[in-house]
Amino acid sequence: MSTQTRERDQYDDDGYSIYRQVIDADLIREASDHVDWLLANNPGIRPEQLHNNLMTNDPFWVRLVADDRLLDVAQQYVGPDIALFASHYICKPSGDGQPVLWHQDGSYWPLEPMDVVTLWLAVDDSDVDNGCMRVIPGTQSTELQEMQQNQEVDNVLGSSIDPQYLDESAAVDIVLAAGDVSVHHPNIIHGSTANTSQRRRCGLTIRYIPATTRILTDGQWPSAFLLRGSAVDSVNDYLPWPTYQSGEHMSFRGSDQWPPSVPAGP
Ligand SMILES: O=C(O)CCC(=O)C(=O)O
Repeated sequence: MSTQTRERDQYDDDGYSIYRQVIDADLIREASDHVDWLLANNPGIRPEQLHNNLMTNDPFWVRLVADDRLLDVAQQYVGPDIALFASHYICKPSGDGQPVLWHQDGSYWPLEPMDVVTLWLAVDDSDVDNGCMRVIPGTQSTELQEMQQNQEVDNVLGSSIDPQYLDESAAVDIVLAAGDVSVHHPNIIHGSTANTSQRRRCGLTIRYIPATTRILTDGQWPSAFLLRGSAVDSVNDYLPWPTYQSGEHMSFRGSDQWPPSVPAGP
Protein backbone atom coordinates (compact mmCIF):
# COMPACT_ATOMS: atom_id res chain seq x y z
CA MET A 1 0.00 0.00 0.00
CA SER A 2 1.40 3.44 -0.83
CA THR A 3 1.99 5.93 1.97
CA GLN A 4 0.08 9.21 1.85
CA THR A 5 2.63 12.00 1.41
CA ARG A 6 2.41 15.74 2.04
CA GLU A 7 2.47 16.23 -1.74
CA ARG A 8 -0.37 13.78 -2.24
CA ASP A 9 -2.39 15.61 0.44
CA GLN A 10 -1.91 18.88 -1.43
CA TYR A 11 -2.97 17.22 -4.69
CA ASP A 12 -6.14 15.91 -3.04
CA ASP A 13 -6.93 19.39 -1.67
CA ASP A 14 -5.82 21.62 -4.54
CA GLY A 15 -5.49 19.42 -7.64
CA TYR A 16 -1.73 19.85 -7.97
CA SER A 17 1.52 19.35 -6.09
CA ILE A 18 5.26 19.97 -6.51
CA TYR A 19 8.28 17.69 -6.05
CA ARG A 20 11.69 19.40 -5.92
CA GLN A 21 14.90 18.10 -7.55
CA VAL A 22 13.53 14.82 -8.84
CA ILE A 23 15.84 14.53 -11.86
CA ASP A 24 19.58 15.24 -11.79
CA ALA A 25 21.37 17.85 -13.89
CA ASP A 26 23.03 15.30 -16.23
CA LEU A 27 19.73 13.78 -17.30
CA ILE A 28 18.15 17.22 -17.66
CA ARG A 29 21.04 18.16 -19.96
CA GLU A 30 20.33 15.07 -22.06
CA ALA A 31 16.63 16.01 -22.20
CA SER A 32 17.59 19.46 -23.40
CA ASP A 33 19.87 17.94 -26.07
CA HIS A 34 16.96 15.68 -27.02
CA VAL A 35 14.75 18.69 -27.72
CA ASP A 36 17.44 20.14 -30.00
CA TRP A 37 17.83 16.73 -31.70
CA LEU A 38 14.06 16.40 -32.24
CA LEU A 39 13.85 19.90 -33.71
CA ALA A 40 16.78 19.22 -36.07
CA ASN A 41 15.11 15.98 -37.21
CA ASN A 42 11.62 17.44 -37.59
CA PRO A 43 12.08 20.69 -39.50
CA GLY A 44 9.00 22.90 -39.54
CA ILE A 45 7.59 21.71 -36.21
CA ARG A 46 7.28 24.44 -33.60
CA PRO A 47 9.11 23.60 -30.37
CA GLU A 48 5.84 23.76 -28.41
CA GLN A 49 4.50 20.87 -30.52
CA LEU A 50 6.88 17.95 -29.91
CA HIS A 51 4.20 15.32 -29.31
CA ASN A 52 4.07 11.64 -28.41
CA ASN A 53 3.52 10.60 -32.05
CA LEU A 54 7.29 11.26 -32.38
CA MET A 55 8.20 8.91 -29.53
CA THR A 56 7.02 5.47 -30.75
CA ASN A 57 10.54 4.65 -31.89
CA ASP A 58 12.58 7.00 -29.68
CA PRO A 59 14.67 5.16 -27.06
CA PHE A 60 15.72 8.28 -25.15
CA TRP A 61 12.14 9.50 -24.78
CA VAL A 62 11.05 6.13 -23.38
CA ARG A 63 14.15 6.00 -21.16
CA LEU A 64 13.21 9.42 -19.74
CA VAL A 65 9.51 8.78 -19.04
CA ALA A 66 10.40 5.35 -17.58
CA ASP A 67 12.90 6.82 -15.12
CA ASP A 68 12.31 5.24 -11.71
CA ARG A 69 12.32 8.62 -9.95
CA LEU A 70 9.39 9.76 -12.09
CA LEU A 71 7.58 6.44 -11.76
CA ASP A 72 7.99 6.57 -7.97
CA VAL A 73 6.10 9.88 -8.01
CA ALA A 74 3.49 8.61 -10.48
CA GLN A 75 2.94 5.48 -8.38
CA GLN A 76 1.59 7.63 -5.53
CA TYR A 77 -1.27 8.62 -7.86
CA VAL A 78 -1.92 5.64 -10.13
CA GLY A 79 -0.61 2.66 -8.19
CA PRO A 80 2.09 0.09 -9.06
CA ASP A 81 0.99 -0.96 -12.59
CA ILE A 82 1.88 2.07 -14.65
CA ALA A 83 1.53 2.75 -18.38
CA LEU A 84 2.21 5.81 -20.47
CA PHE A 85 -0.69 7.46 -22.27
CA ALA A 86 0.97 10.56 -23.74
CA SER A 87 3.95 12.88 -23.50
CA HIS A 88 4.73 16.21 -25.09
CA TYR A 89 7.60 18.71 -24.84
CA ILE A 90 6.17 22.20 -24.59
CA CYS A 91 9.24 24.18 -25.37
CA LYS A 92 8.52 27.89 -25.56
CA PRO A 93 11.34 29.65 -27.37
CA SER A 94 12.56 33.00 -26.09
CA GLY A 95 10.81 36.03 -27.53
CA ASP A 96 7.81 34.37 -29.21
CA GLY A 97 6.91 31.31 -27.14
CA GLN A 98 3.20 30.67 -27.46
CA PRO A 99 0.75 30.65 -24.52
CA VAL A 100 -1.32 27.65 -23.48
CA LEU A 101 -4.85 29.00 -22.95
CA TRP A 102 -6.89 27.95 -19.91
CA HIS A 103 -8.14 24.38 -20.30
CA GLN A 104 -8.87 21.02 -18.67
CA ASP A 105 -6.71 18.18 -20.02
CA GLY A 106 -9.26 15.40 -19.63
CA SER A 107 -11.59 17.08 -22.14
CA TYR A 108 -9.15 16.15 -24.93
CA TRP A 109 -8.43 12.57 -23.94
CA PRO A 110 -9.91 9.22 -25.10
CA LEU A 111 -9.56 7.48 -21.72
CA GLU A 112 -12.02 5.27 -19.83
CA PRO A 113 -12.13 5.86 -16.89
CA MET A 114 -10.43 9.26 -16.66
CA ASP A 115 -7.95 7.85 -14.16
CA VAL A 116 -4.69 9.55 -15.21
CA VAL A 117 -2.12 11.91 -13.74
CA THR A 118 0.23 14.40 -15.39
CA LEU A 119 3.81 14.95 -14.31
CA TRP A 120 5.36 18.12 -15.75
CA LEU A 121 9.14 17.87 -15.72
CA ALA A 122 10.98 21.19 -15.86
CA VAL A 123 13.75 20.94 -18.47
CA ASP A 124 14.50 24.66 -17.98
CA ASP A 125 13.92 26.87 -14.96
CA SER A 126 10.30 27.93 -15.35
CA ASP A 127 9.01 31.14 -13.81
CA VAL A 128 6.59 34.01 -14.33
CA ASP A 129 8.88 35.79 -16.81
CA ASN A 130 9.28 32.87 -19.23
CA GLY A 131 5.68 31.62 -19.04
CA CYS A 132 5.49 29.00 -16.29
CA MET A 133 2.39 26.90 -15.88
CA ARG A 134 -0.47 28.42 -13.84
CA VAL A 135 -3.26 26.49 -12.13
CA ILE A 136 -6.54 27.39 -10.45
CA PRO A 137 -6.43 25.40 -7.19
CA GLY A 138 -9.58 23.48 -6.33
CA THR A 139 -10.92 23.31 -9.90
CA GLN A 140 -10.13 19.58 -10.07
CA SER A 141 -13.70 19.19 -8.81
CA THR A 142 -15.11 21.04 -11.86
CA GLU A 143 -16.66 18.56 -14.30
CA LEU A 144 -14.93 18.23 -17.65
CA GLN A 145 -16.26 20.82 -20.09
CA GLU A 146 -16.09 20.84 -23.86
CA MET A 147 -13.18 23.05 -24.91
CA GLN A 148 -13.93 25.79 -27.45
CA GLN A 149 -11.91 26.67 -30.55
CA ASN A 150 -9.88 29.79 -29.78
CA GLN A 151 -7.52 31.47 -32.25
CA GLU A 152 -7.67 34.97 -30.75
CA VAL A 153 -3.91 34.71 -30.36
CA ASP A 154 -1.47 32.10 -31.67
CA ASN A 155 -1.53 29.44 -28.97
CA VAL A 156 -0.40 25.88 -28.37
CA LEU A 157 -3.79 24.12 -28.17
CA GLY A 158 -5.98 26.27 -30.42
CA SER A 159 -8.77 26.01 -27.85
CA SER A 160 -9.72 27.01 -24.31
CA ILE A 161 -12.38 26.65 -21.63
CA ASP A 162 -15.50 28.83 -21.59
CA PRO A 163 -14.58 31.90 -19.45
CA GLN A 164 -17.66 31.34 -17.25
CA TYR A 165 -15.67 28.58 -15.48
CA LEU A 166 -12.64 30.78 -14.92
CA ASP A 167 -11.61 32.91 -11.93
CA GLU A 168 -8.18 34.06 -13.02
CA SER A 169 -7.70 36.03 -9.80
CA ALA A 170 -7.29 32.68 -7.99
CA ALA A 171 -4.46 31.46 -10.26
CA VAL A 172 -1.20 30.20 -8.75
CA ASP A 173 2.13 30.29 -10.64
CA ILE A 174 4.03 26.99 -10.65
CA VAL A 175 7.62 28.19 -10.37
CA LEU A 176 10.07 25.32 -10.89
CA ALA A 177 13.82 24.85 -11.23
CA ALA A 178 15.11 22.48 -13.91
CA GLY A 179 14.72 18.94 -12.55
CA ASP A 180 11.64 19.77 -10.43
CA VAL A 181 8.31 18.12 -11.22
CA SER A 182 4.75 19.37 -10.78
CA VAL A 183 1.80 16.99 -10.76
CA HIS A 184 -1.72 17.89 -11.85
CA HIS A 185 -5.21 16.40 -12.05
CA PRO A 186 -6.95 15.90 -15.45
CA ASN A 187 -9.81 18.24 -14.44
CA ILE A 188 -7.82 21.15 -13.00
CA ILE A 189 -8.11 24.39 -15.00
CA HIS A 190 -4.61 25.47 -16.01
CA GLY A 191 -2.61 27.22 -18.71
CA SER A 192 0.40 29.46 -19.21
CA THR A 193 1.24 32.83 -20.71
CA ALA A 194 3.46 33.62 -23.70
CA ASN A 195 7.23 33.60 -23.31
CA THR A 196 8.43 37.09 -24.18
CA SER A 197 11.59 36.76 -22.07
CA GLN A 198 15.10 36.15 -23.38
CA ARG A 199 15.12 32.61 -21.90
CA ARG A 200 13.65 29.40 -23.32
CA ARG A 201 10.99 27.68 -21.20
CA CYS A 202 10.87 23.97 -21.80
CA GLY A 203 8.88 21.34 -19.93
CA LEU A 204 7.96 17.73 -20.62
CA THR A 205 4.37 16.72 -19.91
CA ILE A 206 4.04 13.02 -19.06
CA ARG A 207 0.58 11.46 -18.71
CA TYR A 208 0.66 8.24 -16.70
CA ILE A 209 -2.29 5.87 -16.38
CA PRO A 210 -2.88 2.82 -14.22
CA ALA A 211 -2.98 -0.37 -16.30
CA THR A 212 -6.76 -0.44 -15.66
CA THR A 213 -7.39 2.73 -17.70
CA ARG A 214 -8.36 1.94 -21.28
CA ILE A 215 -7.07 4.03 -24.19
CA LEU A 216 -10.01 4.26 -26.63
CA THR A 217 -8.40 4.07 -30.04
CA ASP A 218 -9.10 2.35 -33.37
CA GLY A 219 -5.50 1.31 -33.90
CA GLN A 220 -2.27 1.11 -31.95
CA TRP A 221 -1.86 4.20 -29.74
CA PRO A 222 1.58 5.71 -30.57
CA SER A 223 2.79 6.08 -26.98
CA ALA A 224 1.17 3.15 -25.17
CA PHE A 225 4.09 1.70 -23.23
CA LEU A 226 3.85 -0.43 -20.12
CA LEU A 227 6.44 1.18 -17.83
CA ARG A 228 6.16 -0.62 -14.49
CA GLY A 229 4.31 -3.63 -13.10
CA SER A 230 1.86 -5.76 -15.07
CA ALA A 231 -0.70 -5.20 -17.80
CA VAL A 232 -4.37 -6.00 -17.27
CA ASP A 233 -5.72 -8.58 -19.69
CA SER A 234 -7.63 -7.11 -22.71
CA VAL A 235 -7.30 -3.46 -21.64
CA ASN A 236 -4.55 -1.95 -23.85
CA ASP A 237 -2.05 -3.14 -26.47
CA TYR A 238 1.39 -1.99 -25.45
CA LEU A 239 4.30 -1.23 -27.75
CA PRO A 240 7.71 -2.86 -27.34
CA TRP A 241 10.31 -0.50 -25.90
CA PRO A 242 12.36 0.83 -28.84
CA THR A 243 15.87 -0.56 -29.31
CA TYR A 244 18.67 1.97 -29.69
CA GLN A 245 20.28 2.01 -33.17
CA SER A 246 23.47 4.01 -33.55
CA GLY A 247 23.08 6.63 -36.29
CA GLU A 248 19.28 6.49 -36.17
CA HIS A 249 18.62 7.65 -32.61
CA MET A 250 20.07 10.22 -30.26
CA SER A 251 22.80 8.57 -28.21
CA PHE A 252 22.61 8.92 -24.42
CA ARG A 253 24.29 7.43 -21.36
CA GLY A 254 23.50 3.72 -21.47
CA SER A 255 22.05 3.82 -24.99
CA ASP A 256 24.17 0.89 -26.22
CA GLN A 257 22.44 -1.35 -23.65
CA TRP A 258 18.95 0.01 -24.30
CA PRO A 259 16.37 -1.28 -23.63
CA PRO A 260 16.96 -3.09 -20.36
CA SER A 261 14.63 -5.99 -19.57
CA VAL A 262 11.04 -4.79 -19.98
CA PRO A 263 8.18 -5.26 -17.52
CA ALA A 264 6.27 -8.53 -17.83
CA GLY A 265 3.17 -8.52 -20.05
CA PRO A 266 -0.16 -10.14 -19.13
O1 LIG B 1 3.48 23.70 -20.41
C1 LIG B 1 2.54 24.46 -20.26
O2 LIG B 1 2.67 25.67 -20.25
C2 LIG B 1 1.15 23.92 -20.06
C3 LIG B 1 1.13 22.46 -19.76
C4 LIG B 1 -0.19 21.85 -19.84
O3 LIG B 1 -1.16 22.42 -20.23
C5 LIG B 1 -0.32 20.45 -19.44
O4 LIG B 1 0.67 19.83 -19.04
O5 LIG B 1 -1.43 19.93 -19.48
